[in-house]
Amino acid sequence: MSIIIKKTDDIRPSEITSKSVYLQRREFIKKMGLTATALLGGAHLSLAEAKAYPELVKSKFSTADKLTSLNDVTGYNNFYEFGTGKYDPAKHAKSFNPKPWSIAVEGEVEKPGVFDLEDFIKPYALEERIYRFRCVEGWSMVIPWVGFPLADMIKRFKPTSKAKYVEFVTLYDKEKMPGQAIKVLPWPYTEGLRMDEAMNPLTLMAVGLYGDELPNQNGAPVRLVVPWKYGFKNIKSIVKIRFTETEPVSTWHKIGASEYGFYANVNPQVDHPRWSQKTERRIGEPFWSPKIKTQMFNGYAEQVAHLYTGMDLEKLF
Ligand SMILES: Nc1nc2c(c(=O)[nH]1)N[C@H]1C(S)=C(S)[C@@H](COP(=O)(O)O)O[C@H]1N2
Ligand SMILES: [Mo]
Repeated sequence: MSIIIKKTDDIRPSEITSKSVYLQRREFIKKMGLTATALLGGAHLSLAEAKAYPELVKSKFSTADKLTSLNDVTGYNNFYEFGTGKYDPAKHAKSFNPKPWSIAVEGEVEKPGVFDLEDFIKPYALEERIYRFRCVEGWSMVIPWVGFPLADMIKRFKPTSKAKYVEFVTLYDKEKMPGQAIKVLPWPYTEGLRMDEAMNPLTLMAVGLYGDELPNQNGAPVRLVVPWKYGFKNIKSIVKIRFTETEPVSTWHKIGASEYGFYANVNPQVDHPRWSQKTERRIGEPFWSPKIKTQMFNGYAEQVAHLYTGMDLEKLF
């Protein structure tokens, strides 16, 4: 097997991995007694291509749409814990340290507990899933997530027959998340899914993107990805998963029930009270390119439409 080493200058941002992984590699090279020159001079060892998750199963649920660049995925998004501007998370989440991390599982389950992230995700085979992502504000992206189906995790904790919903809670720590010093949202950020939505094979617990660990600004170390729903359902930096009998109240619903429904399914036929949801702008495409037509359930109708048969999606938006 031939492995190629690149100079630091040649490493594109898309290849830059988290600092800890980088340092581990440095350590490895040192242990091997190799100098950078020796490596560059012909030894064949890939620094650049070795990512945190080198061997991923490619999911059959992936879209063939063109990927949004790593730069855009990590440089433009919402994460109010680090500021309300779309360029804020990239700037202000830099020093956030998501390790160590633990997750509490509680409520209507037979096997509640508090788990280290490592133990929490160890049992699962990680996959790469390229999903379309649609923010309620009208922009969209295509992101190669790394994760595992939430359903696999739910089965392990054995919800009781009373468990009808799953609630998720983000870390609440003003020291680590400076945006929480300001009451723009009722902290901590919470979200929820109905049990059948949570169990749908498309619902992902993500621990990475672009083959690497989850960047801080995208919700390190673990977040939810529900590709047929608007962006705000995709809660980041999760510390608690609670199984409940009643519908959880999500953060955006709490501050604007008429604008942000519990379901928040992508639906071009139901406008947001203040703007249309019929079209979207793909981030990274030139500003003059025509907007794209938003698809029902963000294009995932085949997999999820059956979850909502008989429901009035204008009322239950
Ligand atoms: N904890 C938390 N999760 C959050 C948010 C937030 O402010 N806090 N913003 C949501 C919104 S509105 C969007 S559009 C997505 C954007 O992030 P992404 O591009 O990394 O998915 O995160 C969602 N999850
Ligand atoms: Mo959003």
